[in-house]
Amino acid sequence: MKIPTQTKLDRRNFLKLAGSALSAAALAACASPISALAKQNTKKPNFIIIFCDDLGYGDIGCFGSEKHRTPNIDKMAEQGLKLTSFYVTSGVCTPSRSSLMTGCYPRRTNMHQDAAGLCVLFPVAEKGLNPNEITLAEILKTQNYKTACIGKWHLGDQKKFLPTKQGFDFYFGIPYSNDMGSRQRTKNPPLPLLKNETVIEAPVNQNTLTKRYTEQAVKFITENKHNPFFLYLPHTMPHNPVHAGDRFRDKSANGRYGDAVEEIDYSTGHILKTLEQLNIDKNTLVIFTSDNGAAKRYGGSNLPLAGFKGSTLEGGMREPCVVRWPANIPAGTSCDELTSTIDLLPTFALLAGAAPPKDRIIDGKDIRPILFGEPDAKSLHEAFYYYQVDQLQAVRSGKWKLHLPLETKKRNWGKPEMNSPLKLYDLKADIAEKYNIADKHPDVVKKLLALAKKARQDLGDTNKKGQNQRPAGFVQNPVPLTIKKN
Ligand SMILES: [Ca+2]
Repeated sequence: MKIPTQTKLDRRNFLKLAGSALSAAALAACASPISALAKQNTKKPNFIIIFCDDLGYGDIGCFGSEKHRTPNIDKMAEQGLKLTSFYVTSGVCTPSRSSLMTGCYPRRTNMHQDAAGLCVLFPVAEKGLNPNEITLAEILKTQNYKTACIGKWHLGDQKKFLPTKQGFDFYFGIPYSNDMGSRQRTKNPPLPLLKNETVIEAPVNQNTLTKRYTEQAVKFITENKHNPFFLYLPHTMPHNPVHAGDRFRDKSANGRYGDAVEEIDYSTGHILKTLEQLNIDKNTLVIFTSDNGAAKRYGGSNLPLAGFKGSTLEGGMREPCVVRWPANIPAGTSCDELTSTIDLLPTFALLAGAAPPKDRIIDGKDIRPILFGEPDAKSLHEAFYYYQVDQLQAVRSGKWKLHLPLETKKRNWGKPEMNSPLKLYDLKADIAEKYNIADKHPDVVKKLLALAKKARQDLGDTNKKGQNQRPAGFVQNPVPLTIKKN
């Protein structure tokens, strides 16, 4: 295959270019002197992303939960790496998930709000993730990966936006949140369960969802044990209304929420055991994390962080994160460098021997040195930006986090907060954002305000467009996802 000397890949060309020639060119192009890369097993790794819905920072044992029994995830941490400053790009579902799929901030792809300006997509949405975006699944497909999305999608419920149109060979799950069925809002269709593009059950029996996702995941892994695969497993739980299967219901010390978390732990253990039995666990990178922090009600915990889901406090956007890959990640390690879901696309692309897209801005960074436990591996993010809906509210650089002064601080729901003052926190010393030390560090404040200005120009802020945003996808006459009667 001939590789263009000037690597300008539009989406169509990108998807056409597959195979080892591209891999070699891509790796040469990014030739960073990372010694651990030499150690990487030359075989393409499998990737599994277990992505909980609304699981909080303090909801699993290895991140401090004393309520929930999560022995499998804790063991996964003992055998791998804990990322303790791992961020999602939004405190709510849709924008957060758009970043995982594209490696970009939500405003970059215009997925920070729905067509009406609400914080997530709702059923029968005219908007969705633009099919012109290059998803992580599409990149991995150029390297002959088999791909599956099993769980909650929430990046568009119209046919052209479904996972099967965004790089996934197989889809099994619900298209949006589990509180968006007809039981919650009568105008909505009954909550559908899809297999590929067909509704197979509505309303779906939510008690069985985690179990059925796990069975589908195990089946997909088993069928693909001889070839590289990417399994994206965005659980529906423990998002409200919280459900758990028969074996887990009323068994935890924390009500239905704890039951759901313990079932997810069991599911994770079952998946890890399957990898071991198939003798592919050493070369499979498994990452366990969540799409945003725990909500204020329903029993979740973000401790020791402040704030909840839907907030730009740490509790809304910093997630528990465990990564296990015995072939390359040292066991029992932990790293507090700033990392994010946006980093997974470029990192996994490079690990698979592909190049991240070159024809567009990708906000994520290569975190291979951090994963490999390189001494002194550092975050490559000059800054991390905390947006709420369309508004830039905070900036982090190194250990410093600045909450911007805002006359009207937006919330995802409810009335805005008025006259929110400038606040500076040292997150290393003050993880709970309690002590505003802006007065003592005017130089730091100045630096962070300059970074905020840069983001406002690049990505935009409230009604002001950024210079480098890309359009979302739209359809004209969206239709509900319902069971088709013959
Ligand atoms: Ca969520």
